[in-house]
Amino acid sequence: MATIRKVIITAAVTGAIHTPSMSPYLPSDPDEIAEAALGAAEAGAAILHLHTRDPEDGRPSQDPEHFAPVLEKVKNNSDAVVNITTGGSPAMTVQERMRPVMAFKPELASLNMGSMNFGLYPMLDRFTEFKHDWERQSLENSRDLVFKNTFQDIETILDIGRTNGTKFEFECYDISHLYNLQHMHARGLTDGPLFVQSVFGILGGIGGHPEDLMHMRRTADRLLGEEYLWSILGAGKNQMPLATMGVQMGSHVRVGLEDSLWLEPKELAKSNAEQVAKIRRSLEDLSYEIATPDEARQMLGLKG
Ligand code: KMH
Ligand code: ZN
Repeated sequence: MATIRKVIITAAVTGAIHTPSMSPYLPSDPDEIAEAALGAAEAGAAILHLHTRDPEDGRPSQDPEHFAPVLEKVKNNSDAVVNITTGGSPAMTVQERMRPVMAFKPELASLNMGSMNFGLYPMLDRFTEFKHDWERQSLENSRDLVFKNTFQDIETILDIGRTNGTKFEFECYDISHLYNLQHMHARGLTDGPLFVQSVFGILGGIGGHPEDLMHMRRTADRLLGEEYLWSILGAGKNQMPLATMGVQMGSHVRVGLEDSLWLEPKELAKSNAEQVAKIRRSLEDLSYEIATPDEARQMLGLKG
């Protein structure tokens, strides 16, 4: 069968949603995060979406001092595209969340396209034992948490990107976020091609039903036309099913322990690389090719 097209795999290595007590495989200190990122790149991820944690207790951290050793090791040992979070943890201020992108001027960074509820507390039904108080507290606190991404916040981060040559992974958790992106683009605040990461299955955003995916796709097509590259992020159990469905509708894919701790239902992923290898196998079975980092740079128009 002829090759159809190249698919960009992003690995989101540790994030800020899951906590160390939920899985012994969640990378926590800088060395673990760097090793996990390099393993994911080796397995086929062209883009590494990076957060860091405080090595003391695994708490999410946007301190550039925690990013520096991760970035140094990743850049010295791989040519993968580094994508630094500006989402940090939904509980942090926007100023805190922007610190590493301002410090390191990466070629790619995440940008969350609207304010929303961000309900993590249902995880308290599944996870009951926590090593650190902050872990339970962060889930509890999400009952009364707004993940703040006002128009002003978005414009501030876009401005940093324009100054530093950083392009964005636009994280869209709902239909309204696509409208927000269209609005920014129409005002000339973003450059194409737009890399739209549509996020499914976060409580507070759109769900993980195939109809949700279809609706996001149709709306993005209508609003953004030829101007965008589409990628799929399914949270938790949605990860692999939505990625394989999306790719057949033209998307790129994101996996990684930030988004799901699982390889199969009831089987924890032992590494980010395992998830990358799994989606890669599925894609190659369907005769898709995996994009290299340089191919991803070219497709996304990154500075390199
Ligand atoms: N944890 C994801 C659902 C960010 O880093 O900007 C969202 C995320 C946010 O990746
Ligand atoms: Zn993230």
